[in-house]
Amino acid sequence: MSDIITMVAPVNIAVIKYWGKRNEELILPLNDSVSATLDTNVMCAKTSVCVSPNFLEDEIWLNGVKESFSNERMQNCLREIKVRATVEKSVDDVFLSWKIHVCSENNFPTAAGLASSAAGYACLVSALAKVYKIKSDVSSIARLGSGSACRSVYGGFVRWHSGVKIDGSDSIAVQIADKSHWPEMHALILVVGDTKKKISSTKGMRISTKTSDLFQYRIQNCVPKRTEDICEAILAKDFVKFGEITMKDSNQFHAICLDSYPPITYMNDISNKIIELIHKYNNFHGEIKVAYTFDAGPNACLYLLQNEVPKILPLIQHIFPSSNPDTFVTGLPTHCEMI
Ligand code: 2P0
Repeated sequence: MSDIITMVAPVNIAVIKYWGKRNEELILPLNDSVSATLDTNVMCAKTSVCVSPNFLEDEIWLNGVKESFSNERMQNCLREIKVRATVEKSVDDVFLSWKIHVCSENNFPTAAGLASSAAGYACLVSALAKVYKIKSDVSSIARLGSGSACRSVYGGFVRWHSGVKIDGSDSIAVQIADKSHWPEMHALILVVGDTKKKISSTKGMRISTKTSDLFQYRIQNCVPKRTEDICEAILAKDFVKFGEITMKDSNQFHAICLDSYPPITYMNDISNKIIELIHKYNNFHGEIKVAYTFDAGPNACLYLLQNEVPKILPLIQHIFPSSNPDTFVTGLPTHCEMI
């Protein structure tokens, strides 16, 4: 039996959103995306992996519930890890033939637009890579589990290049800046709802790609410049520019969801109230101090500098006095690490 390898992997929250695929099977995106990786102390996936000649089949437990390992995406990840291990000759053939047991859990709501699949697949693939002693970049393998997972393989600020090659070999995540680059940057997660989303990201993307006119406009005319600009803003630590692009891209992503047919709604009234509050707050201060972004769910991620956290947090708790939304603050850092 192998050692039991346990890894934790972080959530990443995109500031330039990935929405739409050029190849569904290989999970190749139509546009580049950019994200920040959050601190694993607050939100993470934890996965333990073990292989043994005594195991009769590949098995997986997700949040304590046994799930099928026949899931195509998991199979693709495991197959590619074994291909890579064969190419790198990192383990012998007998080891490769042993079955695997996986145990994975998240410490935050699953499938409520909080990037749980990103952390989950990044963690699974990183743990498998450790077990099979793979040395090369595994972001392209994490991508086969869930597109956004490739960004969670790295810490700090990360860009996922859509790539142009048909086989997807250039569709990889690259770190723009590591966690030490902009230590003042913080994320505040406002949990508005923790129920499973009605339309999965995979399905939502499919509908938008086929039906939204705005979608084509975004891909061609907006994302390329925004991506370059936000990378520059990150490197220059220009929060005002970073915040403006982040909010505009979130708004455009949700506009595309509404422009899809039938329309897709991920945000709710509380999400919209949060947007209103942040604009009022920024207007009051005469410049952008806080930026919001929403993924495929109602929960908000606020990006802000550390000195702003004690100012906005009481305001949020005052305006939303119940536990809705729940809030938690996280610094940026970390990438997959072994525990
Ligand atoms: C993102 N989202 O960039 C965007 C913003 C949701 C909204 O990546 O089909 O779960 O597994 O590749 O990775 C969610 O998409 O979708 C996502 P698949 P995934 O974070």
